[in-house]
Parts: sequence; C-alpha cells; structure tokens
Amino acid sequence: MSNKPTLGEFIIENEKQFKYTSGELSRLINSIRLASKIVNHEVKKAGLVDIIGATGDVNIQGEEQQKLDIYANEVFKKSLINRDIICGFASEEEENYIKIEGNNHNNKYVLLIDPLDGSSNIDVNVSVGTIFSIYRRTTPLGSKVKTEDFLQKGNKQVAAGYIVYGTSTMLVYTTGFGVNGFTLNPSLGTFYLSHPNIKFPTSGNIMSVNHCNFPYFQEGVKSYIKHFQTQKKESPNVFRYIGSFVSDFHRNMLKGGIYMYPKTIQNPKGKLRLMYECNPLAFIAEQAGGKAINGSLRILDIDPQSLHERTPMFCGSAEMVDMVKEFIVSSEEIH
Ligand code: P6P
Repeated sequence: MSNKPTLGEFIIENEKQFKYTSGELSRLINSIRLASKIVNHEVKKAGLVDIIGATGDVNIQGEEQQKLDIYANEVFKKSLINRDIICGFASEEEENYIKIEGNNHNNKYVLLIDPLDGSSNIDVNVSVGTIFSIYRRTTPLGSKVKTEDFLQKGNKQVAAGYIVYGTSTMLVYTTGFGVNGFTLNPSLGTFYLSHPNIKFPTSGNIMSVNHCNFPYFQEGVKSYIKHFQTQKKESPNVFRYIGSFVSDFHRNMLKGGIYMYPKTIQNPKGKLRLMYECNPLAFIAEQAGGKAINGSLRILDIDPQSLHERTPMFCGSAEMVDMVKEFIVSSEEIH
C-alpha cells in the first residue's frame, strides 16, 4: 500500500488540472479528508459509546435524528468553516444554508452535504456514508452568499464525492477528471489511492430497490423489475439492497448494477434529495461512465427549486439505466 500515492499527494499532483486554481479546491478536499477521519473514528466505535441511538429530535426531513447525524454534521461544518475555505454550507441536517463570513466573503465555493446517509443502519452495524457536492458561487465575490449560489443544476458541480464507512473506510471523489477511490489505513490515519480511475461496468446483474414499494411503482418500473427477474443470463441477476444509498451505489459502481428509488403513489417525487444525495452521485456515476436519471431527465440537468427537494433516482450501469428509461417511456406511451 505504501507505494500508492496518498490522497494528499494525489491532490497536489492533480491540482495542475485546474486552470487559475488558487489551491482553494485542494484545501477544500483536504479539509473533507480530515473531517472524514474524525467521523470515521466515531462511526467505527458507535456501538461502544453512548453516541448511537436517536436524540429524539427530528430533522428538516421529519426523520428521527440519530446522534451521529448531528455529530457528523458538526464535524464537517466546523472543519470547513474553521479553515475558512467556503462561503456557504448547506446540509440535510440544517433547515437553511449557512452564510460563512470568513475572508470577507471572498471564498468562492459552496458545499452541500448529507453528513451521514443511511444513519438508521448505525445501531445495527451496517455501513453508512457521507455525500458532498461542491459548486463555485455565482454571486459576486465579497458579497454574502445567496440561495442561487446553492440552487445550481448538478452539471455545474466542480467536485463531488462520498465517504463510505464500511468494512474499510473509503473516500471516492471526482473533480470532473474521472473518479478515484482512496482507502483509509486506520493504523496510519492515511488515505491511499486504492481504486484509480474507477469505471462503471456498462451492465451488471445487481438491482438495488426497496421491493416492498413494488405495488406503488409506475407500470414501466414494474415491467423493468419483472424483466430483470426473468432475464436468462450466465450469472443470475440478484437483488442487493443495504438501505444505505452510498453503500449500494459503491458496490454497484465496482461490480455493475442499478440503484433505483422510484416515485410512488405516497412519494410522487421519490425519497432521495436532489442537491446533496442525487446530484453528487450522478456526477460521480457519469464521470465513471455510468448514468443517472429521474425516470426521464438526466439528474444533472434538473433545475433545482429548493434546497431539500426530492427526486426519483435511477443510477448505475449505462445499459441498465437506458433500459429502465425505455420501459418507463414506452409504458407511458401505452397508458
Ligand atoms: P427505504 C437512507 O435513509 C436513504 O436515504 C438511502 O440511503 C437508502 O437507499 C434509502 O433511504 C432507504 O429508504 O425507504 O428503502 O428504507
């Protein structure tokens, strides 16, 4: 492992890719690296200290907040604000975005984050993840950040990534020049480049979906699932659904597969959040050769209307995403 570059070395080597960079984005990725190690430390010992279990509070999503959700949010917020790198911070755990007055508002990036996705898995020792998305602000430097700095289409992201706290802890990110995965060596506290230039297999035999919602899916999605179940293939198709988007996404990107959280009668916009779950993972998927749609539209082309808006999500191997889109479109033509 030691002959692999560390994340820090990789960032420096690749900083040159950024025209006119002032190294701000590198410092931003570095502060995410530090925060992820702190959160990892707590997540990995969650069962040992009184930090698991719900706080009894409820977040903006109306979901019961697990203590580690709040802890992870505070760690990322503090590390980014203290290092005076960004001008705005938005989170699944924060009702509104936070204006950061540092550097006289001259920092040029905003960050949106889901600090701990899949947190209901914490108490049962199943992997969870952090997802982040970075944009360049659109309002003038030196002015206070505004909503429009955050509500940008996903195709305007300058960087996106996730940390998966699994059997090992990995940080996977893109700055628009491909996708690279770094694995934490816990004894050294150092991330090493373990998965260079990750490529989404064009197809796969894994489907990740909450099958209990099947009766409430639109007809095209039902037909695609039935097709997937009856496909005769060399290696049989399987369902794999961890209940943690980052973990399902990560496995599917390495092995080939599709993750789906379709709209249902109860949730006409689906469940997942556009700005800090779907846009970052759609950016990564596409950078690795995969695809991500809301059933018809490319996720990265959706024009966001609010910070916490939801979207249906179909993402993964390009051929599988194309196929589910075909089933949805042709079913809508019939019905
Ligand atoms: P359901 C976790 O709450 C999450 O946002 C994703 O990580 C996960 O894939 C999905 O929701 C699970 O939702 O409704 O299937 O339990």
